[in-house]
Amino acid sequence: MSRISLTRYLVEEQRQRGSIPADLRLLLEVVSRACKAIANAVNKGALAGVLGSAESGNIQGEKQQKLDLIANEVLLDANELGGNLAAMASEEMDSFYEIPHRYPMGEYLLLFDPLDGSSNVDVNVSIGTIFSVLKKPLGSDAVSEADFLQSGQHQVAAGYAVYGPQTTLVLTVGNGVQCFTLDREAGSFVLTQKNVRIPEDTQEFAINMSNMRHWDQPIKRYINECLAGEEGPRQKNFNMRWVASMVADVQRILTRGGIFMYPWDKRTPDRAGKLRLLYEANPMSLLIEQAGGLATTGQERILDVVPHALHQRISVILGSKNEVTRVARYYKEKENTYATPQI
Ligand code: AHM
Ligand code: MG
Repeated sequence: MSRISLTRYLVEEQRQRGSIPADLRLLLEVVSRACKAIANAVNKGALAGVLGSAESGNIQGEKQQKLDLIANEVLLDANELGGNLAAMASEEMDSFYEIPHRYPMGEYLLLFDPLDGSSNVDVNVSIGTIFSVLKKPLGSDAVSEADFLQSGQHQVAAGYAVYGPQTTLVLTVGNGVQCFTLDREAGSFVLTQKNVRIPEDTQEFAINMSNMRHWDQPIKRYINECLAGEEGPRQKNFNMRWVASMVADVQRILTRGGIFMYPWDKRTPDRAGKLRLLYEANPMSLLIEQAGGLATTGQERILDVVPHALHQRISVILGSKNEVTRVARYYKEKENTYATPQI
């Protein structure tokens, strides 16, 4: 059987299964080309002078890396002239970017975290690009922030690229999750894993343990039970992994199961979490659910959350079904529930 490239996969999705229209196929092709360009920049690293921090910070007060800005520009440049988009929004930009009038305007909205895990850039640990595609609601021609504020269940496609030992692109257009690996010599993404499924049980968790003293009771309970191992209530030992790049942690969970948590914590009690709903939590939650896993804030399904701001943050707990269900149960069982902060 000949190799299936991303292009061929998308053409078949469009023509044989009718699961995506032609303009969405073209849009995803362009996004994948941008990811290849970002992979090249990441790969060159110090040789191209792209490591280190930029002078700027983003709207969320986080220091930007040079590669954050490069990846953001690559995605904007590649996608603005294709004619398939009405606007783009990025974790690294204060407000959304409307397609300039000199280019044709399409009906989709593209949202992205151009370089997730960028604190890992200089230490040569896997990083990635996360993206989400929405349809612009019908109505006026002009784009407004409100157009982006759709719950994650409305995403028509979502995915991420990981720039690691291999460059992989993981994609869903709503009928399962496919994993492609970049063949650098051929210059194309090749389908290497079809219909990825996450094991329902796991003995591996991912959380930044240094925040333990700040967590809420259900998370403390869950992790303490994992740490108690065979002698504890779970009667089995658990392993821990934390890459500090969500793309890499999610890749591991899609490959062998696990649970990933970046919950609300008391360090910044008025903030719902660290991760961004529109650029990180929603696309990852769609992928996880499409692969048979679950994604929750602890109190509600992430894909049901109706956003109220572009850069909104959220508590994230996702991965193997039975473990995520257990954490959600611990939240329910907690005596004094609190209202989830909304920013
Ligand atoms: P970023 O988008 O600014 O890189 O931040 C998101 C990243 C995630 O990839 C990762 O899971 C998390 O931040 C790590 O945070 P911490 O350093 O607090 O463990
Ligand atoms: Mg990120």
